[in-house]
Amino acid sequence: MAETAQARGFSRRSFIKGAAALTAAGALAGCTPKTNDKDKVDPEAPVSSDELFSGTCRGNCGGGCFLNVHVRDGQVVRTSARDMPDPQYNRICTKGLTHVGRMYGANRVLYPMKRVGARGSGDFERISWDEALDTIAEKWKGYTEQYGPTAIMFFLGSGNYAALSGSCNSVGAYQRVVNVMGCSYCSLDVDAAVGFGSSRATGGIDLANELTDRKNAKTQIIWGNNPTISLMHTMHFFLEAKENGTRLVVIDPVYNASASKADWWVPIKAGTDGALALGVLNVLLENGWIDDETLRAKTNCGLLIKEDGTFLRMSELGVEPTEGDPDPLTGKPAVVDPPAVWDEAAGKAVAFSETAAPALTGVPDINGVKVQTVYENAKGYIAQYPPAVAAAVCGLTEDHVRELARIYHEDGPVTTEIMMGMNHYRNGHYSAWPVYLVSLLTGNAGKPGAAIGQSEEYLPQMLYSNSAAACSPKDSSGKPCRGQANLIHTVQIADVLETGKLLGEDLTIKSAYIHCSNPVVTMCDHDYTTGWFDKLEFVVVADLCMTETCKHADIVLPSAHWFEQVDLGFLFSTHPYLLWQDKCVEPLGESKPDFQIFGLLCEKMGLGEFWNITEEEYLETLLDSEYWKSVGCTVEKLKSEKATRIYPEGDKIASAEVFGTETGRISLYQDTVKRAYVSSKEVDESIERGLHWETPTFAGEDRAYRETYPFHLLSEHMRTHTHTQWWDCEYVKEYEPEPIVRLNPDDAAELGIVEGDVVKLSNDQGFVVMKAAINAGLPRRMVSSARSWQIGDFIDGHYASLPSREYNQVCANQAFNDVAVAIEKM
Ligand SMILES: Nc1nc2c(c(=O)[nH]1)N[C@H]1C(S)=C(S)[C@@H](COP(=O)(O)OP(=O)(O)OC[C@H]3O[C@@H](n4cnc5c(=O)[nH]c(N)nc54)[C@H](O)[C@@H]3O)O[C@H]1N2
Ligand SMILES: Nc1nc2c(c(=O)[nH]1)N[C@H]1C(S)=C(S)[C@@H](COP(=O)(O)OP(=O)(O)OC[C@H]3O[C@@H](n4cnc5c(=O)[nH]c(N)nc54)[C@H](O)[C@@H]3O)O[C@H]1N2
Ligand code: SF4
Ligand SMILES: [Mo]
Repeated sequence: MAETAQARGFSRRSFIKGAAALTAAGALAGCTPKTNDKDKVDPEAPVSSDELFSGTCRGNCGGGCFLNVHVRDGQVVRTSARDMPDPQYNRICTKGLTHVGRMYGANRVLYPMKRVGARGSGDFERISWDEALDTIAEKWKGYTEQYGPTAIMFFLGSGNYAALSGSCNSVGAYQRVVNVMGCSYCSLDVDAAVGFGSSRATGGIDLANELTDRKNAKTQIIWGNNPTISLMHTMHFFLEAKENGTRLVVIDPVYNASASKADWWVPIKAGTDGALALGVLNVLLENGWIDDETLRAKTNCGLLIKEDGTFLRMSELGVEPTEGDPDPLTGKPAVVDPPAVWDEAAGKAVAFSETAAPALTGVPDINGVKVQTVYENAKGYIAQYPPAVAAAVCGLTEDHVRELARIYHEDGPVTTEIMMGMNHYRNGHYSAWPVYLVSLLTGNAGKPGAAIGQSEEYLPQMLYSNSAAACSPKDSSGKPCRGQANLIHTVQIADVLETGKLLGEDLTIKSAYIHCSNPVVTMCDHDYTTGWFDKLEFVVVADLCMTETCKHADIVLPSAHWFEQVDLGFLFSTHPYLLWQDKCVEPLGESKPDFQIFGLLCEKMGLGEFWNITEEEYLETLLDSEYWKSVGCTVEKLKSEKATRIYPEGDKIASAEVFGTETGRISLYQDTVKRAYVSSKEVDESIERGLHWETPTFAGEDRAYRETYPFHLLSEHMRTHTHTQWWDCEYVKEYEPEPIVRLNPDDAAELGIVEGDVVKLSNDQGFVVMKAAINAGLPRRMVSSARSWQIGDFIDGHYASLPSREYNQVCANQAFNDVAVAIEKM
């Protein structure tokens, strides 16, 4: 790869000098330069003189690493890796080692501030906490009186996976404040397509095994993930298994650091994974490698589809529906009307659970109704992708398709790691369904070495915590809090602001509270995001540092850094531990832990009675469940041992016995189409019920759009940033000072571009100008750039202006990689 260190402004000496650069003032208007003595920030000082605290690094990189926080004279001087109870999980990265640069960086927000210039200008004035909170309360009380509490929208990002001050929706204290206030809630619509698509096959169950189980796989397949950058811990487990003889396959359009470690690299054309999986299913069926017994017993292949696309159900055969368990939301009992299958031996249709041998093909008309089995439907679709067709669509050879099928058939157990490679496209959920079927129908899930999915650990935190008590408090008279009012998807905000309606109901939004997020940079369509900010009357942003989003706020609140408060690493991580965060130092300047800010907001709003809880009480309540007790995760133990395992001892192996689908089996067809967001667009249900695949909307090579915008733009995640976090860390800037776009050398030659040239990327949506680097790992017509930079970092324009905010017709997912651009040298 031709990308050179110089092009990125890197030299070893300048990196080491970064420590001194930290002390350079360079403050933004409204921010105050660090107040600390630079001599105290000495990363070379001996460890023995430091006081050691327990810490956890917990941005949205998935790591959740365990840290020693070294404190001297009331200041954090360095961080280092801390030993996990299971040393296999001892890891840390450059970011975990450079927290000092983030904590004491010149960009840290130290005081509450109010905006005095135009939105986005960055002109702020320091105010007191009293003034900030009084202003917020006055505005919010006014909106509440006029429009109800739903006029205030809480917007949550992914900045901090901790239970008290972090971004743990549905289990963290953030959810408590949303429920107490009864306000509107907006989600970050990210990373949704694979979960949405795969749940059509699985009903949403977790099929990922613990990372320590990788060694039991005969083959590991990384299908759309770049763990050397984005899941560094996972990569260790992949490579350790490889050293033990496990074969590593990487399916990725780019020859990058992960692909370079593969035994077999499959250079798929971007956005075509679904076609590849359909081709593999074709080979599996053609060779009889998926046996009828599996199809009959483990899948819904025997179900009968009528001509209108819905299942034939027992009520249509004269069997009265029965009452099922009550719906957890409405409390109403569910109606159970089982789908029918054809029992060949009995020569009649029966409920699916009543026969072990439903017919897979050739079912006669039933009561004059013409039917087709799910098997016939799926097989018919898969037949459109014989290996030659799949290979042509995917830019591969027939041998690639056949070899992959052979591996799943006979080189198991296979572990398939899936992250965002196929996720950030508008066709992501169409791809995920057949990709999951390849693994499930070959028995490669639910046993040692056999698994599929993303290796993040979160289920016990989501499912078995006492979030009902922690997040939905009652007042002293037993009256419950209001509860979260609604869920708004990012793509709907402007619509709601314009029409005053959500789902046909009146909804006026006047204010937003942004927590743990930098949406002006991280959401698609920069103009759209700044546009909805502008339409809001009053925006409050709480953050550690002065982000681009803060600059669009009316009030900025200074959040304390992770190490300046007690907390608990919670929800997502790539290790199975809850980790204790000690309070290591006092919050810098006037910053406060968000948990305390939430309490102050509730109090000022006259809802203080619902926030009558200390940090420890909150955590004790959250962990007050049979599950947490059974695995020994208590606050007391966490305080003394700092790390507690979330599963019983031994590798956690997911179960693939009962699926979350209507039949409890693997599903190849659904008759009810769920739409994950509201849109005025008509949904074509016929393409959502069964297997379906199409090329990405903008990045697809066959799309007319590509004639004007010939380059597919891939947004990579950065090794040195976690999304936009660490962007202001001077150590990191010394190493990666500015955004760059990588081009294939032949494309660059054709465009007359050499390393370091300034280029413009543009499309219908917007443009950005930055420097070019040459990288032979990229295929022709695909360029790649990290999107974790803020407006002032680009030579001109904004990266976030390039991706469209349009969602697929049913899936609420930001398609960061479904982007095409034209490129010109400036
Ligand atoms: N250091 C760091 N780590 C992070 C993050 C970060 O910002 N910084 N962010 C975290 C978060 S929230 C996320 S969502 C993850 C994302 O982590 P990843 O899943 O690794 O996501 P990407 O980096 O978007 O892309 C993964 C791989 O997919 C490939 N790819 C692109 N298009 C396709 C395709 O169509 N098919 C296939 N098969 N492959 C394709 C890319 O070349 C890349 O190698 O990273 C997490 N980890
Ligand atoms: N073009 C493009 N855009 C993308 C992506 C892409 O691949 N391409 N990836 C997307 C993905 S996968 C994701 S998950 C999103 C992530 O989107 P975001 O969650 O918006 O991303 P972050 O940059 O991590 O923003 C987190 C903010 O929280 C702040 N923060 C950290 N800790 C705390 C705390 O304790 N309290 C408070 N109040 N604030 C805190 C940080 O300083 C930071 O400003 O980005 C998405 N954006
Ligand atoms: S940034 Fe992620 S991988 Fe790096 S130390 Fe922090 S949690 Fe670990
Ligand atoms: Mo993400």
